[in-house]
Amino acid sequence: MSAHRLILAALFFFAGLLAACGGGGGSPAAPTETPQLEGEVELVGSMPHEGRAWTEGLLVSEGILWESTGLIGQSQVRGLDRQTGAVLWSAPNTEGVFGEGLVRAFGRTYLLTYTEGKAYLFERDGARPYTLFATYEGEGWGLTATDQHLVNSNGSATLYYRDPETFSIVREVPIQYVGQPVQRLNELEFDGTYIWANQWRTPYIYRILERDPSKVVRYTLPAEVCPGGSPNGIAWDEDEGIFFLTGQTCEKIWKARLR
Ligand SMILES: [Ca+2]
Repeated sequence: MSAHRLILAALFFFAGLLAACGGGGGSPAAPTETPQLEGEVELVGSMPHEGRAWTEGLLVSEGILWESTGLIGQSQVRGLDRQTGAVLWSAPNTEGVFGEGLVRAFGRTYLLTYTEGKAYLFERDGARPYTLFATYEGEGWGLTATDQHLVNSNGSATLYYRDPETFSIVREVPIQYVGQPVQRLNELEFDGTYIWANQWRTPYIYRILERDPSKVVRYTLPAEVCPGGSPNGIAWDEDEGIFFLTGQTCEKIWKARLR
């Protein structure tokens, strides 16, 4: 072996040794990204929740808060001042049903019912404010809408995507958090990127990435938000970049930032 070849052989030997040892001197391995599991809640203000209503749905539209309330004989859709919480108008449900989730989308206002299996369209100034839109199987809990679909919960750990014209189910999306199904998904809110869902009778709100629902972050609301209640009123205010949070019999509507 010539000296030249000997040097080459030695170089290959050491190169092989380095590779076997896992490199050393190579580019460092990319750090493993730790997924965010817990979110942060910052309360930035509050106002009275008039009548401590049995909140089932909450949203911001046309510059005011829209709230649907439940219980037979007490169900209504009402408008609240976004700054004071004062009731601006209310429309008692005339159909004798238990109102649930509410959403304004696709040029309509949709209302679910708890066990009646009926979805209504609400028109505040209509000759008949509540008209039957569709019937469905199972219970109705929360309701929101993405750009293309209505999305509802029914007390299970699954979100149901529905055709806004026919109300038929087009997709079922099971939701898990750290490997466990998130049961009792309730009030829903879509902010353009995430679906926000509270878990009934817990202080938890879950943030679900709409395009990849395996990515879920949990927010634990401070006790003062709805003592002994359930924060099943979630409304995203795009203008102010805050959420309105309240719930069944909660004395206040809170403004919060969720990070
Ligand atoms: Ca909502």
